[in-house]
Amino acid sequence: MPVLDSLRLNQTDSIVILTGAGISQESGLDTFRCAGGIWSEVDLEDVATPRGFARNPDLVHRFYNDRRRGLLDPAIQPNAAHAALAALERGWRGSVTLVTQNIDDLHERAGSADPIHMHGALLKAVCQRCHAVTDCHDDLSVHDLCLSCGGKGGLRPDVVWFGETPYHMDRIQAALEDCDLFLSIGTSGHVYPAAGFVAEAGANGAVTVELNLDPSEGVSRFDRAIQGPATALVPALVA
Ligand code: BV8
Repeated sequence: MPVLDSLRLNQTDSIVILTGAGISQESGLDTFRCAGGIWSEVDLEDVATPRGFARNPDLVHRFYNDRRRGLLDPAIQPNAAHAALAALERGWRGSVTLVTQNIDDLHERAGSADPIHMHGALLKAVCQRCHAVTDCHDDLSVHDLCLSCGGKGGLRPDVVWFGETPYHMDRIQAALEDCDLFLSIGTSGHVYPAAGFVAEAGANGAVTVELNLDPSEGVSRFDRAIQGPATALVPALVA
């Protein structure tokens, strides 16, 4: 029985979905905090904070250049979980708001219409001076300058680092306020404000469900938690 049926939702109910690195793991992208994850290889202070970028921009550019090249490897493709969410968006009569902490583009490539990238996007760069955002599929360096402001500003990855304000928070808060189902997929529930969304949705009366390989740090705040790989659980959700 698909999980959605068992939740006795109406087809016009509103759904908010939050995804994390776990939904892209079976596509071949590393997670952050699983064994051997990204943060076990490099100190987030050095590569995912404004201080780290100010201290050593070349190191930070190398970190994101490596991940960008990895994401652009043809072997990296959306998986059945990304596809199932895109199908849910197309088939559901109510609103579906997909919020992702991920900076990969696998939701878009699977067909999701408008994923909200609250932590930014690996395939975008932003000007440190005029904040113009451009596509970025090549390596970035301190020598890359912004064309929009006549080369006066340097480019950085369009990624939200620790201590920076996540993108699209107004849209996210509005969606959390009137959602009937909050679905969290493939996140450890470690990073805020994303980790606090389940409490906000629950306080607004939503049913909250976690689909994750292991119980997250916030598992006790969910009405239901189902463990397993995303490519098994998510398609079953919407079958
Ligand atoms: C903010 C960059 C204010 C992009 C990331 C002191 C000073 C300043 C801030 C703070 C502070 N103390 C706390 C904070 C808040 C801080 C924070 O949360 N820190 C943590 C360390 C405690 N947050 C911030 O600074 C944020 N900004 O608070 O501004 C504000 C707040 C509200 C409104 C306005 C202003 C900014 C946070 C963004 C930081 N940037 N990364 C990049 O390089 O990618 S966060 C980083 O962690 C990634 O972006 C990632 O998206 C995110 C969350 O990780 P997960 O996606 O959950 O991945 P993880 O590996 O942890 O877990 C994977 C899960 O998947 C596991 O549970 C695993 O079991 C599961 N899994 C694995 N395989 C599968 C699977 N599940 C299913 N199937 C599988 N196959």
